[in-house]
Amino acid sequence: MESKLISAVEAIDEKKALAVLRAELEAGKDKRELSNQLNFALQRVAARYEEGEYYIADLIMAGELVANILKILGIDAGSATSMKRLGKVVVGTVFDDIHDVGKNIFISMLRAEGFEVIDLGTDVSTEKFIRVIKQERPDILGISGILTSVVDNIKEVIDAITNEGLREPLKIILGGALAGGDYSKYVGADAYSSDAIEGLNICKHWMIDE
Ligand code: B12
Repeated sequence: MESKLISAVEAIDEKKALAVLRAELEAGKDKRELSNQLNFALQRVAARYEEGEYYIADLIMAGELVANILKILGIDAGSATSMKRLGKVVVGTVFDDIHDVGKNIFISMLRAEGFEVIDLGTDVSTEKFIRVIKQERPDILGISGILTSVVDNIKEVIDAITNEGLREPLKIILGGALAGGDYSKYVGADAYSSDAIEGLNICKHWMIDE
């Protein structure tokens, strides 16, 4: 996939990225298509980091740039959906995992679409998940896990939620670069996505259609 927006975000060129974005929006380009391109650009930024070309600061800057663009896309999408409160979502990266670039993108997208989001940060313990779910009674819990080694940690969190009697009517969505969809059944979640946009659509479907 190639586009001016992808190139500008990949180069972490904010000025250019915002100019391209403005032009694309004026030309009537679909908001979803643009968000899709952002995802793709971020994967490229991550690849450059792995190749030693970018530093962690670059990743963070790219994450912030994408969050800014998403905010603009949210505003431009119009008032109705962004003003209406769609539902409450608690999101955190599970314990032993400190990756948060992807989680933060998912959160920005949720907020831009009108969800209320409580961000628990990274390395979140089972106890903290339970405490906040009891306090906040969210509609949806989003758990991020990037390392393949944290699958059983996620299972521990969801088992504890079930044992505390908090599993229903809570919807649980997992995300991150974990081993694929199959494990979502194993840990007892309702859905899994390795793509923040798809994850957002699943959450919207739960709140609007069910
Ligand atoms: C940046 C990075 C780091 C940074 C993290 C900084 C930060 N603040 O996040 C630092 C340097 C700290 C780091 C540390 C480590 N890392 Co690291 N890291 C990466 C790297 C290069 C990029 C990750 C990233 O940000 N990707 C970009 C985002 C946009 O993608 P994403 O996270 O997948 O998120 C998307 C989706 O998954 C989804 N999403 C994410 N969360 C959620 C949640 C929900 C609910 C939903 C619906 C969707 C969703 O939305 C996003 C957009 O679509 C990856 C390699 C790579 N190319 O991905 C390795 C990688 C993830 N790291 C890896 C490893 C091994 C480690 C370390 C163990 C290294 C070490 N030996 O110390 C430590 C672990 C520390 C820990 N305890 O967590 C491995 C994991 C291997 C594995 N299979 O488990 C990878 C794959 C590198 C590799 N090829 O080996 N890392």
